[in-house]
Amino acid sequence: MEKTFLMIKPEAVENGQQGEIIDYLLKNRFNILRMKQFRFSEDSARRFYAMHEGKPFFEDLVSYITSGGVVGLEIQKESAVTTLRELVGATDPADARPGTVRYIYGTDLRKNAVHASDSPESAEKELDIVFTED
Ligand code: 3AN
Repeated sequence: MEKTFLMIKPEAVENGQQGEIIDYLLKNRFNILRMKQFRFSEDSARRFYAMHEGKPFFEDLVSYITSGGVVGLEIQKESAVTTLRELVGATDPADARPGTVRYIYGTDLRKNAVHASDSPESAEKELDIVFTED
């Protein structure tokens, strides 16, 4: 069984949509291994999004992700990374397929409800940042 990382972003947490998104994961037969609600420090947000450093939207991304609480989940399923990416949908909610998390809960390219790791290696790195932070 493969592990991956899902993060519920600040606007979805502010809107009280954590429960619905977690329920969606459970209905799609993911097992939850670890879960926590927390707020990123600027330093860990920069490490978390290090692959986007230097891009025009990087500073905006860091200030957004540190703007409020997020929920991080370590979840498990066969082919968890690709299955979750399919269920999450396109980065821009405007392009996401109906039924996907970002179609249902996303607002725009920045406020796109959730983050899902793009590979097992990214998942390991992101889980490490989020769950060894306390
Ligand atoms: P995904 O989250 O679908 O893997 P990435 O890794 O390309 O997408 O982007 C990470 C985050 O950066 C996105 N969730 C989004 O919030 C933000 N982002 C990506 N591209 C842009 C952009 N062109 N303008 C503003 N924000 C962006």
